[in-house]
Amino acid sequence: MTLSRFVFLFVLISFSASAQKDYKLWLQYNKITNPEIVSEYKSSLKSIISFGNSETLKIATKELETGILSILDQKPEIKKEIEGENNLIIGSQFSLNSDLQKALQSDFEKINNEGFIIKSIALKNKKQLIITGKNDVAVLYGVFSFLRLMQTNKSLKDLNIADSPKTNIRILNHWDNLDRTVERGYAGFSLWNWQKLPDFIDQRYIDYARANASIGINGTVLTNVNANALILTPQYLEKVEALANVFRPYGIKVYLTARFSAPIEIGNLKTADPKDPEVMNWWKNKATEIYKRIPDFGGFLVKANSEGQPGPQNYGRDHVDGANMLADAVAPFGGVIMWRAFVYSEHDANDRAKQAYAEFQPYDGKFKENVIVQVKNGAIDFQPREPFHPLFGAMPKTPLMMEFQITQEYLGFSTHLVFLPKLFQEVLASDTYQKGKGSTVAKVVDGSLYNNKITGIAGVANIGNDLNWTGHPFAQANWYGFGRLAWNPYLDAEVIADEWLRSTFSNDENFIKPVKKMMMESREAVVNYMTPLGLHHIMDTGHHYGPGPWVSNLSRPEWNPVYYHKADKNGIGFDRSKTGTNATAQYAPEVEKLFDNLETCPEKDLLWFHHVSWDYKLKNGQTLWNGLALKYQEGVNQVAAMQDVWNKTGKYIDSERFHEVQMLLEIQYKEAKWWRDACLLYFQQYSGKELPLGVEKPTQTLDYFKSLKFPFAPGNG
Ligand code: BDP
Repeated sequence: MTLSRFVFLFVLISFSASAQKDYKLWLQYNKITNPEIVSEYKSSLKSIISFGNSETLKIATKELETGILSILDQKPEIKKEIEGENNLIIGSQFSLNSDLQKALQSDFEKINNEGFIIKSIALKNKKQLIITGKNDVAVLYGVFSFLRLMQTNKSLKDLNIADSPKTNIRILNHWDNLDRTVERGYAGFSLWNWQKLPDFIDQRYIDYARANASIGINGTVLTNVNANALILTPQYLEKVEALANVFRPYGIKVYLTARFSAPIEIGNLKTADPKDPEVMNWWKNKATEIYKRIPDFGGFLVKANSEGQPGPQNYGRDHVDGANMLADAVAPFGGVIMWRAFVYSEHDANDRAKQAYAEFQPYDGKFKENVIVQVKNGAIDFQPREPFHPLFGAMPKTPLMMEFQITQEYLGFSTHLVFLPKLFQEVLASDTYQKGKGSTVAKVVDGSLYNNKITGIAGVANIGNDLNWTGHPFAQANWYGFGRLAWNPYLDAEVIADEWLRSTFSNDENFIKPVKKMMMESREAVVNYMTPLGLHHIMDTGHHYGPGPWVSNLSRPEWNPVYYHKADKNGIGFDRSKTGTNATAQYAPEVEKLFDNLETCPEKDLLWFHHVSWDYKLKNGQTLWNGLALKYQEGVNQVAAMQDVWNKTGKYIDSERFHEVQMLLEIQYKEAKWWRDACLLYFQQYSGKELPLGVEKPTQTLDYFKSLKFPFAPGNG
């Protein structure tokens, strides 16, 4: 072999090994080096016995085999019968033998249908380890959870775990178009290759299902909320069916977005009026057709009468009429309708933040049983920070599901490192006070506050066909963390970061400690360099890439950043208190009081709720202007500190991911400075004040920043 050929092959092999690491997400199954753990695991994981032979159980068994072999370098023996001790036994409740069923009887009472048990037991005086649940998908969840214990190097001695998901619908919303572009997608094109489906099954579909199952996600909406009716034609349903068949053994149900005007567009009807018998019939027949192909089809997600999408209001009907009509169509098959509350209108002069509550709250109790209203975490739109949406807790007779955005539309696309579980946790832990102290958003979402029958959490996916799925290696943590929080909305973000880092990179404490800290601070850094102190929606227009606080020329007032910051000579911020739009009144009295009063309003939300003078004194004694400028600077400093942390991690991980993150952090640093300089120069026109000591002087003019244009920014249709 010539030298150049050798070098070429070497580069190729090492590239593919590294690229595989990126692709393998949090399922790396790295070999353990800690000798104590190795010897403990080796002695207790000699063989696997699986009861049952469904597709799902085969997947679970194979996953265990692969995981154990890779982590321990020891191939477990696959046995048919329980003999001897230290067997790892898997199987669902009723496929277990009667000894096991008896031994675990009280454990099964602790779990719900999707929950699992991982337990060390003595059977006829012999030690065994068992992973079980009420069905095979629950067993698969248990297997992944067990492998997580191994990947994070936890002891397997005396295990006694009973864990059940707290929500029913744990679902990704793909904003994927049929032409494979992804609205607000920053990780390449859509995974769904409609042209090659149904006959070509990309390995990616299987790997996608596996990754989701490993974190307990059990549903996926394949198509954009800005829907295309074609997905409901036989030509496409055949393709959807093929995907559903791939996902089923992994416990993942397929859902679609329903374009409200589909009866006209693909059904040749004259109207889509939800009270028209022909329209009702059309949807009933459509549902029957879909369920014939996909018996476990989940249902529809609907964006209606929002941002130009058609809906019941086009026919003088309301959201309840629309949702209930669709609910009737899918009810016989056990389907649900996820009806979005993301509505605001250019004809409504009301504060945009008030519109969804104003419209939906009066509908409480009017929706059919299989309707769940999907509410974004905040009242505007997936900002780096928003107070929780006032609808949470305010509709006691209606199940509400949470909609988070995993893709970083407003948080730096896939170029900025932001650990979103911090944001998600902040929202979930917020107290709505709607049923007294302790009425957290998490309790609304998991149904425990009002005893709802259906519950759910949706995440707008950040997944595309990039080699590493999510564009930024650390954006994988947001997919992972979303799944973990959908399973248990009370999980701590730091625990999630710890699990993810160990499963994705390394168990070395010298790596874990600083990088975990970096992740935990990353969200606040973004808030600081983009929208500190409650500022929001000042991103550049349309694509939302970079700062654009000056934008004021869009046709709809509430699409303009100036609408949100309201900077003038007197100060800055949106007065949503009693003296302003009174949006605070949409919260329970305790919360209303807190936000309404300038003295008690948390500073992190200050400019969300109040228009405050430039000289206003912040808690740290700084004037608002100085404090704002210092926050922008702090954000930039935080990114620099993240770079310092990351630069020292090279020796713990593979060079490809190390360099990728290094380059991305460099971009993030540049863009953090861009945000700081552009925003401060712009706001300075109104404050008329000098930058305080400690804030770096901008190196460009405001006109320069205003002149920047990004016609091909991704994700913008
Ligand atoms: C906004 C996005 C837009 C979505 C819309 C929605 O800019 O692309 O269609 O939300 O959630 O955040 O419907």
